[in-house]
Amino acid sequence: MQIKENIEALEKEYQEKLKNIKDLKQLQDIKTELLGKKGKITSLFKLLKEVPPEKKKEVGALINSVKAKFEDILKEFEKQLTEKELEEKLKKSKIDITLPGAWVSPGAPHPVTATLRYISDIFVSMGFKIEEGPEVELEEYNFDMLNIPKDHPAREMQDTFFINKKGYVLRTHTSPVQIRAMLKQKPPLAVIAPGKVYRKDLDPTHSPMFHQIEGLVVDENITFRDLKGILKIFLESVFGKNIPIRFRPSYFPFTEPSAEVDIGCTVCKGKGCRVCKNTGWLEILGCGMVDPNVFEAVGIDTEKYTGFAFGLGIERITMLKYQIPDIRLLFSNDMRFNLQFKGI
Ligand code: 2U9
Repeated sequence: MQIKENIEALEKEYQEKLKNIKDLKQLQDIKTELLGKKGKITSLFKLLKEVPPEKKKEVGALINSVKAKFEDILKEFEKQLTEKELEEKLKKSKIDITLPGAWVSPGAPHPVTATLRYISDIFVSMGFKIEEGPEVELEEYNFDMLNIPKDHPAREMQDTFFINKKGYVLRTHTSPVQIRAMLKQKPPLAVIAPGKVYRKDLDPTHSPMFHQIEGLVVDENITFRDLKGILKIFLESVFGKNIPIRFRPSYFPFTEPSAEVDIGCTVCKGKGCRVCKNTGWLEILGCGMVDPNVFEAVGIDTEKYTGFAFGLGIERITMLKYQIPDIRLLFSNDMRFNLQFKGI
C-alpha cells in the first residue's frame, strides 16, 4: 500500500534528520515540518480519504501511532537540547567572584537637609520635641489663631499662595504646627517645627519654597531671659563660643515683645564687608514672647502661662555657612553645584 510506504519513508527520513540537529531552533523547524498545520504527518490524515473503507481503520491507527511516536521523540529531544543550551550558557557566564565589585556612587544629603538636621539635633539635645504638620494648612491656623486677622496688614507681609480649596493655603510659616501642638497637648511644652513653607517671592535671597525651623516653649514663669539663654546656647554651638550676639527690637504679630537676633559677621569678623553689607552684623533669626492673643486662641490660660518662640530660615543659614550667593542655586539640581557638598 502506497500510504504505508510513505509513512515508513517519512519515519526513516526524519529519524536521520533528527540525528544531526544541533539546537532548539532546528528542532522547532522539524516540529513544524512534521506536525504543523501543513506538516507532513498532518497531511497524511488528508490522504485517508483515498484509502479503501476496509483499510481505513488500520491506516488511521498507523498514522496516529507515527504521530504519537514523533511527538514523544521531539519532546525528548527538546528536553535534552534545553538542558544542553542551559549548560552552555552557564559555562559561558561563569561568575568570577574575585573581580572587584562595580562602584556605586553613594548619595549625600542636600546642604539644606544637612543644615536642617544639624540645627534640629541641637534643639533635640536641649529637650525639644520635633513636631510636624501639613503643608496645605487651614487659613485659620496659619493666620487667624496667630493673631493675624483677615484685614490686618501683617497678612501682606507674607505673600500667600492660595489654593482652590476654600479656607486652605500653602502654609507661609511652620507656626501652625505649634498651634496644632498646643491644641493637642497641655503645657509644659518645648517643641520645634522644621519643614517646608511657601511664599510668593523669587529673587537671589527668596525662593517660593523654603525651609524653616521654629521653636516654642510654654510653661509657668517663662521669661525673655529663658529665650535669650536658649538662643545663646544654640548660636554658640553653631558659630563658636565667642560669637558676638545682639538682640534688636522688631515686630511680629504673634510675639510681643519681638526681636531680631544678629551675630557678628563670620566673614569679616565685624569689620564690615559685602556679606554683612558693611554693618558687621548678620541677621540670623526672629523671636519674642508669645502674644497672649495666640494663647487665648488655643485655650491656654494667660494668667498661668507664658512662652517664647523663635523662627529661622534654613536656606539663609546654609547660604551664610557656605557663602552661596543665590538661593536658586540650592534648587537648580545642577550636579556641579550639588557635588561640592558631598562629605560635608
Ligand atoms: C506660635 C507663636 C509664635 C515664631 C517666630 C519668628 C519670630 C521669625 C522668621 C525667621 C526668618 C521667618 O523664615 S523667616 O522668614 N521668623 O522671625 N518666628 S517668632 O513665632 C511663633 C510661632 C508659633 C504658636
